[in-house]
Amino acid sequence: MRATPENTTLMVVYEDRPTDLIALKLLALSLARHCPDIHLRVVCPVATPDMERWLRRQPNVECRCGAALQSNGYDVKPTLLREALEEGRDEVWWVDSDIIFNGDFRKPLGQLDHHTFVGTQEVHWGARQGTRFRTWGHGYSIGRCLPHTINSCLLRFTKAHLNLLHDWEGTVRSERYQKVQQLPWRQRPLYMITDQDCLNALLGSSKHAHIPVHLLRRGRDIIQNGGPAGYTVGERLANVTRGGSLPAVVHMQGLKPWNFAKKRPIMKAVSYSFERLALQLSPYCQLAAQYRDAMDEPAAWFELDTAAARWLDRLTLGSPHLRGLPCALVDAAWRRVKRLKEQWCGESASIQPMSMHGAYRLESSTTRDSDSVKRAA
Ligand SMILES: [Mn+2]
Repeated sequence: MRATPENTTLMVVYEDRPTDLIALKLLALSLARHCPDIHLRVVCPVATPDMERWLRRQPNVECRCGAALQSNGYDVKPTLLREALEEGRDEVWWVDSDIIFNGDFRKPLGQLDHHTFVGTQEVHWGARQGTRFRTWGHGYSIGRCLPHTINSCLLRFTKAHLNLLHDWEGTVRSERYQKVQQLPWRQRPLYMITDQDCLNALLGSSKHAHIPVHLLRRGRDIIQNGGPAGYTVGERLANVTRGGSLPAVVHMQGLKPWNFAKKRPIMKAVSYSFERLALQLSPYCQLAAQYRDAMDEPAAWFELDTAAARWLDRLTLGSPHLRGLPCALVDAAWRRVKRLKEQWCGESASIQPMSMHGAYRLESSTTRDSDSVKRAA
């Protein structure tokens, strides 16, 4: 049956980094296997002719290569989603290109009503979890405080959320946001590091507090694979106890395995070996290996080509939860040490984007000193 707005669910993905095109293949292939009713719109202004040909061969993909867009980078989300809804659909999903599916992610959501917004819980290590600081930072009146920061890797919007989309689009196109984006990301204020923080701010505001929010649970429904400890030790052990396979969604945040070799010259030998081992043993690479024959290009980055990786894989009988566990333990311990050091040295010495204001201070920030932030918390 020919895909039309009436008989399919639409999911939109955008990629403008020439080095990351392979992620689109894994996304499209895994979506076709696990959610065959979903139609994937790939917006990719940098697609090579080979890539475009491959995309056009996929029955579940609609290719919009060479598209001229007003926004760029991750800020395109609200614009592309609004346009998709204005075409006549009632519902549209956003997906990050660095996601691979391992099941139908909609199962834990049950029957969704028209008003429910869907997102995912942020990685465990995300700075200052929740919407409160973000809503406050933007100067909106606080309508509710969601305890988890919403990670925008997978989002559902319906026509009931057009006002929210409109406000999000306005925020990421504002002069203030664009000015902040010129800074290195570590220097940006917490509430404007990316478009995701702006969305969190809006959903916590009085204006949008009536929207029901359903988040895919980290560890059970989605793995936020940001470093080996992104899939936390606790989540790994809980999933072993449940005896199941990996959750339906795996999000490869941060360092990408296909780009890793290029990072070598600036990395020290020990950290290089550790990062390489952790990436090879990651859930994302384990799932990616299933599609090696369908990618139509050589890709060896998911192969276990070191003795340590093969040894850990054998020792854990290839368990996707356990084979990366030693790396997760080391990574978690290292992150805890860094956090403690930051607490001792004070927030200003932090190298993580933990600061409310970063290097950019709002004109009105004099009234928003750190004491008032603590009171708001
Ligand atoms: Mn992502």
